Amino acid sequence: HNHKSIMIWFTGLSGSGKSTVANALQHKLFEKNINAYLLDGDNLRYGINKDLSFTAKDRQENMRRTAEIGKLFVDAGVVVLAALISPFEKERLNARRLFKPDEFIEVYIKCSLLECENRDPKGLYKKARKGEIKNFTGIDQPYEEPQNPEIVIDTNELSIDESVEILSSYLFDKVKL
Ligand code: GGZ
Repeated sequence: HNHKSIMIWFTGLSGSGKSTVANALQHKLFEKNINAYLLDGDNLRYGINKDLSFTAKDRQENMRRTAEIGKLFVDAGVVVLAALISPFEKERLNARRLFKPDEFIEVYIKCSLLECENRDPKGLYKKARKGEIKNFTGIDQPYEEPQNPEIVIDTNELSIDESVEILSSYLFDKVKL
């Protein structure tokens, strides 16, 4: 293959735009003939991770498995995009440690809780506020902001197109993907 294989790890609140930005980036990579594969937390929970709940312990396991699966894909020469809330700094660092230093790009999709709650695309925040969903990130479970992400994308301010443009410039100019 004629491109690097790396893990691009998206983290951020529910509704911040992780999946949307990761999806759009994946298409942009396809256009450049880059073999990219998206591991979406929400989707993995229908299959390999269907035994996992949203307790802190199960989220840790969710992150661990996703990182290990991503590692296999990177070994196979793929550019992996992982889009999980991944709320805990410790497990994000553990994920990072599986990869070579230049193989792991942490992308913080930053968006205020207020804005995510206003978007509420699936009505989950509303349910969490009413107590119908427990352990909801940002409501009754913490989201630990990344301390040293490679890149921060502020979706309060940026459109999806702008976000993807900034990310792909970073990947092509800095990472030399
Ligand atoms: C957070 C939840 C919850 C709770 C269901 N807390 O925005 P979505 O809806 O489409 O994606 C979210 C997804 C979170 O799964 P992850 O695997 O990404 O989370 S983690 O990395 O923390 O393990 C959300 C939905 O599942 N969802 N219940 N309680 N998000």
